[in-house]
Amino acid sequence: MARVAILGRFLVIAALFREAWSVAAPWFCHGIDCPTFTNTSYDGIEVRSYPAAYWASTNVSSISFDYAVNAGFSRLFGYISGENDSGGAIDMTVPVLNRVEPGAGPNCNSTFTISFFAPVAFQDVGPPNPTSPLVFVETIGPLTVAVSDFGGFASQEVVLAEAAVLEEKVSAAPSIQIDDAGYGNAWFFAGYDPPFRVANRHSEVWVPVTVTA
Ligand SMILES: *[C@@H]1O[C@H](CO)[C@@H](O)[C@H](O)[C@H]1NC(C)=O
Ligand SMILES: *[C@@H]1O[C@H](CO)[C@@H](O)[C@H](O)[C@H]1NC(C)=O
Ligand SMILES: *[C@@H]1O[C@H](CO)[C@@H](O)[C@H](O)[C@H]1NC(C)=O
Ligand SMILES: CC(=O)N[C@H]1CO[C@H](CO)[C@@H](O)[C@@H]1O
Repeated sequence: MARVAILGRFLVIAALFREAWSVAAPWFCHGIDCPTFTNTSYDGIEVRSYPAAYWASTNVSSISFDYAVNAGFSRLFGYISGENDSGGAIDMTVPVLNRVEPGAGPNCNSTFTISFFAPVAFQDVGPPNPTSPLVFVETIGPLTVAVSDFGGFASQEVVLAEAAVLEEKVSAAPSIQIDDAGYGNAWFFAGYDPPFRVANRHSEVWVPVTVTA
């Protein structure tokens, strides 16, 4: 009985939190479902904490960031457009996340894990199962990341440069440290815009960190 009451209260709190988030979600989500986070600033660097959430993901091994984004996106777009075991629609969300596990050397393939955030309606029960063996559902988080954002079109050159600068900044910051426990030396790119959006584009690079101060 008590357990049911506690669960009930938890569900109400979760629902209220989601309600509050849908009002307070950042502008760059443009009213589309996106993951919740809390954030603070350490040594001038934004640090976000993401609670565990469901994502649909696919791995691409390649030397090219651009190739991986395109290959991954088209698999995941296939998943939300019909290659799933549900009868209903799976809405598009933001961001499209790209976890980059750098290859062992300059001419070695990197592993890119491209992910779509599962719509909020599926965050309790998990999203529909993919029918493609290349697509899988996973939980990402709890995850604490240092974040750097930038505008314009996110070419491979810009993204790699932004990630390198953020890693340098984090390395020099006394209050935070790169956290290689969860994802090794991987970093993330988060893209929030379709290609046809010309103004107010917003992209981010994330580096997993622990806060030491
Ligand atoms: C927290 O995130 C919001 C949305 O991106 C941003 O406007 C705000 O500046 C961030 N706060 C800190 C301390 O980085
Ligand atoms: C996807 O890649 C990650 C990172 O290399 C790896 O840990 C995971 O096992 C891979 N998953 C699948 C289904 O291939
Ligand atoms: C390296 O990436 C290319 C695509 O860019 C792919 O065709 C090839 O199979 C990958 N090699 C390995 C060893 O995964
Ligand atoms: C096989 C199947 O039921 N696929 C569903 C997957 O998602 C689309 C739209 O998001 C649905 O319309 C399909 O019915």
